[in-house]
Amino acid sequence: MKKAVVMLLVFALLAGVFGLAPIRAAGEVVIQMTIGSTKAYVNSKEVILDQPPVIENSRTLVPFRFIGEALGAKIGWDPVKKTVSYVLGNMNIVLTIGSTTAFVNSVATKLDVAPKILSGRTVVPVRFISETIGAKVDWNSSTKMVTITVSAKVAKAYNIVMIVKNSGNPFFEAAQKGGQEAATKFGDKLIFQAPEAATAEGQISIIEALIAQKVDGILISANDKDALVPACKKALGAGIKVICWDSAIAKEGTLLYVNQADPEQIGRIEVQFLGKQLNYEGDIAILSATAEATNQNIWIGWMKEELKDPKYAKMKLVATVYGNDEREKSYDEALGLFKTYPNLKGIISPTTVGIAATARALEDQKLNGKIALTGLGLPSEMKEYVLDGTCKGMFLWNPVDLGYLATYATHLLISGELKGNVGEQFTAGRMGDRKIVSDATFGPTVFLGPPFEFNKDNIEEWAKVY
Ligand code: RAM
Repeated sequence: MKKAVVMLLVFALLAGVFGLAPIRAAGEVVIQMTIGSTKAYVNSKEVILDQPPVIENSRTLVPFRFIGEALGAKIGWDPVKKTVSYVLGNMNIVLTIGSTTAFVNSVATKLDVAPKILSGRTVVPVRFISETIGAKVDWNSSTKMVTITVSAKVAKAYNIVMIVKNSGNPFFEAAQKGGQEAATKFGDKLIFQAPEAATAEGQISIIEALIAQKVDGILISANDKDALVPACKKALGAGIKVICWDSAIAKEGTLLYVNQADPEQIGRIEVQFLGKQLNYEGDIAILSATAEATNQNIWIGWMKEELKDPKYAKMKLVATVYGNDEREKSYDEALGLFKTYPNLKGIISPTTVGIAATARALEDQKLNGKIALTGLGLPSEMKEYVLDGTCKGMFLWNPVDLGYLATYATHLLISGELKGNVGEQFTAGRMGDRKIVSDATFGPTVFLGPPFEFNKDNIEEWAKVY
């Protein structure tokens, strides 16, 4: 036994010193090549290259066919367009001879060095191709050796499902756009699912079906903090990575919460904005999403905290009503408020569906100017109401970025690159470096960033974005 361990250590040492075939884990592929040498190794099997690897602009270029086959990709070559392509799982990489623009699943990406033809052989940047498919690249500057390690998992494209509160909400369509962008980057498949109405039951039956389908990951904007916990726990037990975003589930049912912004700040700024506009006087009401929506309920909790400040002594919250994130119900609830509270001076609607419906109701009833409106709105839906003064200002974050960040984190949890532990740091593609922090109710949490204020000065610009 001891002897075997010593022999293994000696072999490992020799392999390291003399560049012999490295020891690899089951399912792993290890590719080694040396600058200027035609001898390469794929899992310790010697392969003779028709063109040795070269260095250009500090990047190693290798024969395009060799690296594709070694990585297990399907290779394509178009002599007319002068392109080479690699297909692996859902990942499709296309490079053009002489061009520093490559396409990864149709998304343009910059290369440090362009593929080129050397003595009649096409060579391509090895690090770019390897890292794009998720392989690890090591460079030994003294031996001039490149080692690529492809883990057994790498070639797999994941099935990720984004579950939102309900269908027909442009906020979630914007988030889906960002989610798709992140999924495309990894070659994952993102499926978008929404119950007809914003209920926990609708989301539970979607989750049950996804457990049966054995998807890899679920990211959910929850219609209820607690009611979804058992279904999410069952999904976690089945090996599915479950995270929540936008509207959270209690920490027992999720690995991570991707939170848009500090809920205290979101709640307080809406009251502060309205208070200033009303000179801190008059009856006000809240028109929310559903009565169970986790996110809106937390924000409303902070609105009530803010209202405790003595400066709001003459401002009274007379009602909180729920439009269920449905356009018509929200509109009707707004009309109900106008009728029941004839002295109403202001409305806060912390939902993009609610605020747009309220703005429409105010204009239809010619109450704009008499009842002030703020809350959380999509610039694209609120542009006309902000420009004509029905809503002097409102807040939101970037839903495209939120969908991107949440989908990105889901991928990393599935691949195992992220564990979901408090204190862990990771790079979320174009969203940069993120850190997992702790939240008493929702557990490990990642924040998108602070909310923005939209008003007549910037609404047109942002309405084009989301
Ligand atoms: C609606 C939804 C969503 C919320 C936004 C502000 O679109 O209720 O969950 O984050 O408003």
